Amino acid sequence: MAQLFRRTAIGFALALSLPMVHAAQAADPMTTIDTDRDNVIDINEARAAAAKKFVVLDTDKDAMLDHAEMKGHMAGPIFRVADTDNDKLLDKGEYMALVEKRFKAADTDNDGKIDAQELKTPAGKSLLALL
Ligand SMILES: [Ca+2]
Ligand SMILES: [Ca+2]
Ligand SMILES: [Ca+2]
Repeated sequence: MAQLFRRTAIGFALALSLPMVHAAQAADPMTTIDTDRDNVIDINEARAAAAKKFVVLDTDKDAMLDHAEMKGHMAGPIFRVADTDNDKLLDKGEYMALVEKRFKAADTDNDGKIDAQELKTPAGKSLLALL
């Protein structure tokens, strides 16, 4: 009897956890970035999400992202390429320029929107890292 209960309990737990995993995947990142809910990310949504992320990353609130703030978020060589004026800081303009570059790279069918499939590609993932 205890055995039966245990099996039932495990089955119940599995049945519960599966839909929760799906819900968690659906909740991010598309739904948080795709504010007009058309299931694609356009450049305006990407810009809005990137602007928010910029504020979150800028922990000392000097409107610049330095190497310490970007640690774990961006590799050094990418930082140096993005830092077009070479002052060892990413200002918002430089950050947004990188977002637009990655947006274009991720938009493989060139329709100006990033769909769920495009978001799953390596280019899509590197875009997502900035949003
Ligand atoms: Ca900063
Ligand atoms: Ca800079
Ligand atoms: Ca596209």
